[in-house]
Amino acid sequence: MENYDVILVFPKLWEKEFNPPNQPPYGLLMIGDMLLKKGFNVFVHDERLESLGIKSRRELINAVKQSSPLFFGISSQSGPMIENGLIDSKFFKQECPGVPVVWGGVHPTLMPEQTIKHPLVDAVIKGEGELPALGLAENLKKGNRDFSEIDGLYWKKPFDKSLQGKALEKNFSKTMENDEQKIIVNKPCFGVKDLDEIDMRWDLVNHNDYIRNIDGKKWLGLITSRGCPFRCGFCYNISFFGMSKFRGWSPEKTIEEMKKVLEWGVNFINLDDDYIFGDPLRMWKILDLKKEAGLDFSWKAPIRGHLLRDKLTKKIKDGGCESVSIGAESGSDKVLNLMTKDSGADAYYMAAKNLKKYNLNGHFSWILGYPGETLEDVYKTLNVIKDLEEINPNTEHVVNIFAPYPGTPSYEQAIEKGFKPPESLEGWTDNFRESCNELAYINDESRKVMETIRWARIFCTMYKKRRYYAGWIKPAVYFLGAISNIRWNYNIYNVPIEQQAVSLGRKALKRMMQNRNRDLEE
Ligand code: B12
Ligand code: SF4
Repeated sequence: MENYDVILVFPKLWEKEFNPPNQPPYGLLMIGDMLLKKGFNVFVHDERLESLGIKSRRELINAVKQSSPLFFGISSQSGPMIENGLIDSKFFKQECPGVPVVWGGVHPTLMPEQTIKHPLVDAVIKGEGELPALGLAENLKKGNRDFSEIDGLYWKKPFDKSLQGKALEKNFSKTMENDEQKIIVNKPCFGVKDLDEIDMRWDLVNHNDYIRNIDGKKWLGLITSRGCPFRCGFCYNISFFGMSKFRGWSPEKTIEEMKKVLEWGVNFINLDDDYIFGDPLRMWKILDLKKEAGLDFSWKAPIRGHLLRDKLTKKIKDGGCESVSIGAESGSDKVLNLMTKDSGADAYYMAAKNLKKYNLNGHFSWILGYPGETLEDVYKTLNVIKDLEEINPNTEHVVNIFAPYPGTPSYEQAIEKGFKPPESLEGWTDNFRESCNELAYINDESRKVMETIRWARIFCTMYKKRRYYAGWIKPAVYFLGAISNIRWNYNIYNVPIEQQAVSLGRKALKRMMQNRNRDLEE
């Protein structure tokens, strides 16, 4: 029986996962590396695999029951991970009272005060987790529960003026388990300087759980860098890493980590970095080293449109790139300026042409509903999409509705315009990103148009890419896809048939599930 010092959990991202992930919980594998190197025994549980039947809850329960952990760690983005993480926190508190439950990840970093206020959370790590997690483990191992020397930490403690940290002014006692606790905010932590010191510890999970067969290739995700030098207003980067922070594994280390995954038969790497081209020279060198080492795999990665000039497009094609995703966001330069995107829509035309020239797939994603955007801007975006499809019919376009993620500059703009953010940690669970119902500044007419466009694009893509649907939904998708295509060609966005059909379908599915559960209970 193994005794784990630290138990880290990656909660489910949705109510139910439908597809096996090809991304491991990268953050936990990297924190795990730091802890393992210092002699701590670590258990990582990826809850996404539970609902797919790949892993069982029992494994986590056994690990908890057989260990005397120093702390439990929960990772979370904004969204349903929060609710699932709270369920885990409750379980840990019941099983091991007195063992700190520590939250980290994008959401706790962007909303640390609200997160630490939750009674099921004892500490929050703001920002990169390796050093604070190690600090916690080392302190707790020594039996020291004064965490004031651990940079990057928000924590609860009986108030003690001699502590170095700064007590928040507000009185949080109503939300605390114990009225005598206060919240201490330690100095910030700027993360491990040289990322080469951190390995991706695949041995903490079963790598086979993340390898997927797609189009005859063996896919796996990898992340080689952190941060981005740009400053898009809707992105978490500025708040998470501070302005213009980009750093990655050295090209040599990147190649070594790539070799590791190729040994498992992987021949397609999904580069999940925020922006692997954040240092274009580094990426160029990686591609040179890949060629020198004779590594034979294809890959995909996000790239900004303006970088897709002839020379670089050729370089990535020669370097095995199969497709790129471009966060194009808007066809209106006015909106791109509001987003501080630092490039204009003309770059997308160049990108579409060069992608066609070098036979690369391009996935463009667009945002509707940004604060300050008008219907005129929305139609500009649609026109640009149509132009790009004409230049390069192989480009794919996904239209999303703007979601004001906490801690981003556009979140503040949305609040100024009437968006009401959730008032509690749980409030961020709801999948508010799916629609513009929450965006108070959008009027009814625009809302209808935007939602209709969004669904029309989804069905146009499903219709075009027939592999996305099968079985009993085929006729429905075919029918709705045909409507969407007409809509798209003739700009008719005032009768939201697709959206209504989806909502009816969802209701029917929910009723079916309820009936099935009732039958099972009886
Ligand atoms: C891979 C990925 C996904 C994967 C799944 C997540 C995963 N990790 O497997 C998929 C594709 C499913 C996905 C989906 C979505 N994603 Co996503 N995704 C990412 C991506 C590219 C990488 C995440 C990652 O692993 N990073 C690398 C590791 C090293 O960083 P990390 O996880 O933050 O961990 C570090 C710290 O946060 C901390 N830490 C993390 N956990 C813990 C736990 C403890 C205990 C401690 C101590 C510390 C700690 O320490 C780690 C090491 O330093 C990020 C962008 C990015 N580069 O981070 C976006 C990102 C997380 N995604 C984002 C979004 C918006 C989405 C979607 C909404 C997209 C969509 N429109 O559908 C969905 C939402 C899913 C959901 N229901 O919640 C946003 C999140 C914004 C927010 N406020 O949460 C990000 C930041 C992208 C962005 N630029 O805005 N995503
Ligand atoms: S380029 Fe991408 S990663 Fe960089 S700030 Fe903009 S959205 Fe974020």
